[in-house]
Amino acid sequence: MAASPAERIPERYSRRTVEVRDAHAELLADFRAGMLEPPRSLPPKYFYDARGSALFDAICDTPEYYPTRLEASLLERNAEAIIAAAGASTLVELGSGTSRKTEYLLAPLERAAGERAHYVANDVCAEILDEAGARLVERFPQLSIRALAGDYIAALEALTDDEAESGHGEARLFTFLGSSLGNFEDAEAIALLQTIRRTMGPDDHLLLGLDRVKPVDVLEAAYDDAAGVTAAFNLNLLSVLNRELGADFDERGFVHRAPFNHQASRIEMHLVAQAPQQVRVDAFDTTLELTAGEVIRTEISRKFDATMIDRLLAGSGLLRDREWLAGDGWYSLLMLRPDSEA
Ligand code: SAH
Ligand code: AVI
Repeated sequence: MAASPAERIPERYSRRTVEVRDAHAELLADFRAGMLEPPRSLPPKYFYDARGSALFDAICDTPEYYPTRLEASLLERNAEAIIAAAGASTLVELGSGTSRKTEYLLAPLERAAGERAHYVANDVCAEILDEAGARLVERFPQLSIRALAGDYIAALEALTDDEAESGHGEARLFTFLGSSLGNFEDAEAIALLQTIRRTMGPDDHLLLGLDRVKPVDVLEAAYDDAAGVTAAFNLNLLSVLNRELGADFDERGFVHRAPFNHQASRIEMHLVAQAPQQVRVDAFDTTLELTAGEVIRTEISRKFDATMIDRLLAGSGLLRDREWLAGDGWYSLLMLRPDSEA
């Protein structure tokens, strides 16, 4: 049997699972809360099995999905200054995915810190962590990498525990890129920022990428690309549910839609039942009855304006050191630090 990427690179890469509660129990609770009755919805973290992660990576390469390219251009131009300002030897990333854009930061981090350069990568998808880890140890010969497979909150808790064991070390740069914070409602987003804030030491920084509001045709095309990659990503959720819950969702019975909700300033990803459907779910010993046209909301992706960003920061205990904007104000990269008064 071929060795997995993680087995081939034991020295500078390690991965462990972190959880607040068992991942399957969490899916059961989220499905119970959101899927048994209409209006139906699920949190977006269940998209990311190995296939979902590969599909997200393919979305980033579609001509319509501008956020990755805009954020990459901001990182490429400002990475040196960001690492110098952070004065950090450790980079902690939430929802790291392939870590492709992170490479812009890891290069100056390694140049500045040499063998002290350390990358803590967190993602719910263990496969994508191992794949990225294998690539990064090859590319960065002095970097050590610790992967935390699990939810953002579990990773932040694990970091707090590790910190308590080892005492406060050098300054760290936390990153939360790709506008992943936009996948949370306001109250949840503020709570997550507060948890990050509590995990940070006084000299740590947070680099936060946020997508901005822009013309609706650009937004809707980004979430419904012509090649159908985003549609496949959305529909893949049904195969995750079939596998994990013993369900029998039929992908052919649903279509992908991604309308912009102006009032809430967010794209909503929907799976819309094309006809009445009966869906067996063994894990709940039940059959869901979906009507024709019924929507399962699978994701929100908020598009921020200046007021929304100010409100987020005001509630989070974080202060803005700097903000870089891409193009016509289409994407924001914010350098934040803990408010010592908060
Ligand atoms: N940061 C990368 C990837 C963004 S895609 C970029 O900017 O391109 C979102 C990533 O976060 C995926 O890799 C997904 O597996 C991970 N993810 C989604 N929800 C998560 C959660 N609740 N906790 C930890 N990781 C999560
Ligand atoms: C990860 N997250 C920020 C992406 C987004 O844009 O909301 C996920 C995505 N969904 C569809 N396309 C991309």
